[in-house]
Amino acid sequence: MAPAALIFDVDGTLAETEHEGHRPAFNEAFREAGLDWRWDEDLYGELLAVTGGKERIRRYIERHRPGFRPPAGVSLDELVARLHRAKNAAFARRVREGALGLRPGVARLLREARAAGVPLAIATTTSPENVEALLRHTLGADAPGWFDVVVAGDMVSAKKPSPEVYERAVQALGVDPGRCVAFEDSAHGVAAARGAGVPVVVTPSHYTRGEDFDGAILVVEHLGEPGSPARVLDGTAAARVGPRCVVDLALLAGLVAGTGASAGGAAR
Ligand code: XBP
Ligand code: MG
Repeated sequence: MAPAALIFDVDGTLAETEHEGHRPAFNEAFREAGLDWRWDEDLYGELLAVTGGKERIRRYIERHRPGFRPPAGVSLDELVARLHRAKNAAFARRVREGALGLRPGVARLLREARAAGVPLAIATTTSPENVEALLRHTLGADAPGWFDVVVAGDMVSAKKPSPEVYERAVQALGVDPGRCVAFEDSAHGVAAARGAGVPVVVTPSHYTRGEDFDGAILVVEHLGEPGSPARVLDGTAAARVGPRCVVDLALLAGLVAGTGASAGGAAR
């Protein structure tokens, strides 16, 4: 039986948005604001421990700019909100310019699910406008409408690793969480999905390789394409799936049924 729904994380999972999108966009926003802050690869890797762009800017100020005071008449909240808006505008520009492509297998699996009538959802920490921009420019103007449910950014009271974003998505879909599959790239994401009882497939990304994805049913380098299957790295079902696979609905049906794989998705 097909999964009840597929629920996708956005950053790092649909595309390498942190590396190629958010980090340079944060730096652009700081430059535009006349700040000499610059987040390099290592620093951004450290700051990713905090989910949420506004939360990340605050953490940076606390840890790395302890003496910083906003300009007269501007509160810290306002400054952070302004910088975050400018960052999202820079992110959207980068997406429009084609700086970000979807990771292998993402478009294929989304299209397969749509054709089979399997509901799709988004469960992300990023802002709704970033999701919309990415989907439109990578999949087409109608792509945001492919998703029955989108839970994003500040729609929850606690961001990942809190399970709230997945709990909200599953509730809005009206499905059994254990029959859905979540797609994530980070340990925070795995914790969030598992906390809500949703089995997780992990495709590690630029910043999350090397994290501990304990509890994931499958850890695979990417979702794979026919003729170019992905390497299986880990996961409770890894042994049953085999060394390489294409993550398709047949494979996912086997995973949620607890059989690991079925002919359609097994190594080929
Ligand atoms: C990604 C995040 C986000 C983005 C930036 O989480 O942690 O904070 O880096 O997004 P996920 P905003 O992979 O769960 O989507 O600046 O819009 O908050
Ligand atoms: Mg992610």
